[in-house]
Amino acid sequence: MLSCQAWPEPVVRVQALAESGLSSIPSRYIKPLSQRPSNTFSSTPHQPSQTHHEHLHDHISAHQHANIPVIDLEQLFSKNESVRKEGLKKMAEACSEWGFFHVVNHGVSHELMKSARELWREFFNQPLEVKEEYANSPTTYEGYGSRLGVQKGATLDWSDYFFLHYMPPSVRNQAKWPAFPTSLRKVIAEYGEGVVKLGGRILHTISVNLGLKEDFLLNAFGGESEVGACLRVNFYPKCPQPDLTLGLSPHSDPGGMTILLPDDFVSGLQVRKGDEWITVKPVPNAFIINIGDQIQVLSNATYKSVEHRVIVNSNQDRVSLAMFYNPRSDLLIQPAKELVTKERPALYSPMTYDEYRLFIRLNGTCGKAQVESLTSKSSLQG
Ligand SMILES: O=C(O)CCC(=O)C(=O)O
Repeated sequence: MLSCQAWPEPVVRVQALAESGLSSIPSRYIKPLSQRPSNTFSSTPHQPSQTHHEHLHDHISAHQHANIPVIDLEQLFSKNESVRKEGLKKMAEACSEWGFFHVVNHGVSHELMKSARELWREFFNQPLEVKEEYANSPTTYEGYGSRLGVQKGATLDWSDYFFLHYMPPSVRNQAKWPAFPTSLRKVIAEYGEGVVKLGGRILHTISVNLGLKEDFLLNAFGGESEVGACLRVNFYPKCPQPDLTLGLSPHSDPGGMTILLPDDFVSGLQVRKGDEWITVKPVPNAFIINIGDQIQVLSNATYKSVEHRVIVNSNQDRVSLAMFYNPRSDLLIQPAKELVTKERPALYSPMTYDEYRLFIRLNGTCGKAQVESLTSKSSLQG
């Protein structure tokens, strides 16, 4: 097995760089022209009769109101069948058209969401030496980190993070979680419990929408007490040249599904829709859910994971909490038999999540390269 024991070069904390007051960013963070945020509109051709200004204007007006769908979880579990069916239909459309949706009436206390976000903000605002006590390595990634992947000389993203294992309970080690602010450990545990429970409810509805037994996906992930869950708290510092870099490069999430608590004030998440990047507008007290690569595999690509990225800005830091809800890492994940037919054979071979995520741990985020490398060439175009 490949191992990744250490970072290939000294780790630089992006927040410390940003706070040093520099006016231009180091070349390590400068993305190639084609990947910069300002390149958003370049992929759709001009109509021959249009001026550049008209072309840009058309794009802006076509998408300025676009946002990912909002799903009401209460509707999905309503006792009224027609209400429930309508909700399920909306969610099925969201999963296949966007791979992303907001969820409201989700059952997690708004106060808890707020205090989790604020306590993590306080963690990042502590002196550097306090945070360095939790410095991570690429073996498990657990702790305080500033890069994904171990490729020497790679172009880096403009963000720091804290990564911790939450589920199954056997991998949970509170001693590795921040001791300050003092209530943070307690809040992580409470927040984790609420969000993991929400994940189970969402898996239930996705299974129903796929025509599977309602507990199919939860069982495929190892069952309620054995699913995997890890929390990555992202901190995106202000950036003096936001047009040259990204807070997170384009990627799909390797796991099952992600339950994201975005910053309440600062937007930054962009979701890929065809050739464009749509900036997600915050919805108060909502979580953002997205389909990961493992649901793509289990659903035999009925639902696909969708690329997303994060842009930064020069005025405000941004915090987000991503709970990755994953299959237990040693279970084989493969397309559900019910979704494999003669016309649509299995698109993926069985693989454990442990094997799958090693690719990301070594190479960092690479768009949808990993999941696409698993499909037979002829079957999954478009
Ligand atoms: O910060 C965000 O809004 C998105 C975070 C994300 O995509 C991730 O942590 O994988």
